[in-house]
Amino acid sequence: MKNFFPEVRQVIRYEGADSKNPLAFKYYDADRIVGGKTMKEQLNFSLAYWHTLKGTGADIFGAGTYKRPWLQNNDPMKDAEDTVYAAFEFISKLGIPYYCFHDRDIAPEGETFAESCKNLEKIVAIAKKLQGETGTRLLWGTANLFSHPRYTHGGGTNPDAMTFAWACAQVKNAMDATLTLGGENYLFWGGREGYETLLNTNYGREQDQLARFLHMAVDYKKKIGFKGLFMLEPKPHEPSAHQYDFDSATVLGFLRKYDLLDYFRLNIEANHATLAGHTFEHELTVATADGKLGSVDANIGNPQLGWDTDQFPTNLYDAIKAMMVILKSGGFTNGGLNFDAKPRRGSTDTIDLFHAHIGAMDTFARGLLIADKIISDGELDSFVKERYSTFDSGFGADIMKGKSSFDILEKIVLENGEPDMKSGRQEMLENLINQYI
Ligand code: XUL
Ligand code: CO
Repeated sequence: MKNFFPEVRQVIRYEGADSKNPLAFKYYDADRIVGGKTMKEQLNFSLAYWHTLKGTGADIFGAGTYKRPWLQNNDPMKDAEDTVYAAFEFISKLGIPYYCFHDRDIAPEGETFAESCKNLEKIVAIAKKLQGETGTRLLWGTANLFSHPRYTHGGGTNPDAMTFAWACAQVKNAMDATLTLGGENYLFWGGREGYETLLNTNYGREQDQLARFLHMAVDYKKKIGFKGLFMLEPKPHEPSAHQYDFDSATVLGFLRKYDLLDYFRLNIEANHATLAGHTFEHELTVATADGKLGSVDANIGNPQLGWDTDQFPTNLYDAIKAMMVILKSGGFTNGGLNFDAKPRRGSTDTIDLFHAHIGAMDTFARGLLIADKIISDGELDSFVKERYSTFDSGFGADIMKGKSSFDILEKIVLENGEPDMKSGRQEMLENLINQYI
């Protein structure tokens, strides 16, 4: 068998914070128990097939800069076979438990739809064998409904019924592949489900279509007995100027309106949160407030650039705050932390893939350790609890029990006058977080 990463001869190990070995974990100690589970189970790390294996380093101003040894056959199916072996070699050497893919990442589109399906089946069979040999699992599968020109005006929201049919047929096969591979989840990211101009767009019809598309997916899920979860991944724009799945709140409202809420959770991507003008922990919090956090695409953007730069997450503050939300919601059930991230264009070597993943895994491992300590010490939580305590008894409790009214509250105001001014102590709390680092 080919060896695509000869520079890494053994599995990456935990060596502790004092290690000077760049190819070792400083914080990610897979079997260490944190918050009642192993680090491996709390974090459920996952590799993103499209970036890690298929990324070329190309950007809108220039061609690819990486020369991946598994993409050199001048034959898309041979490349696909080499790539699946390279993926599992990488996964095994890194000790990462999960991976995610789009149908077209793992197998190329054929001349006809039938040929595309055959290509997919062939690679899925190899992936299944390699999953068995390595113990790797599929976090989620999805269909790429955005790269091929036929989806220029959308998949499920396309104004043309034939293109809509193609989107459904493609998702059907991607769901079959996910079922075959025992996927924990199936994902819908609305790649081109959005619009460029309202001059040619019927917004209401496209919303109704998207709901029909998702309802048919639910029907098919039931038909084939797929037990994994369905997820939607919010993003505000890019590639469309206006993406329908703008942010967590928008998606939850859409799901409620169309009676889809019971069937879906959210996959929150950090860089999408920042593009929507939110923080990562805001989007996670909105999802968990509805009990709808499914999984996470862990990456960061670049504040100077303002587009979806999909960088590996190295920001410890973000990781701590995200892990606090995730742990407080009870941790992942079917989800995990998927590195939807790519090395920079100038990070040209295959070894850079190891550095990138090791750094990201260590960032979240450290974030987990710190978040767990902050939560178990309880200082922050007790501050927040105290802040709302006037709603825990007296007329405050009556309000929330539905036992109050504007008349009653007006009487209370007339009798008691101005409320007390109470500091939110933001700086004190920020200092508290810093003390844990
Ligand atoms: C695009 C993005 C996708 C989804 C899967 O911004 O995040 O890769 O995660 O389709
Ligand atoms: Co993503």
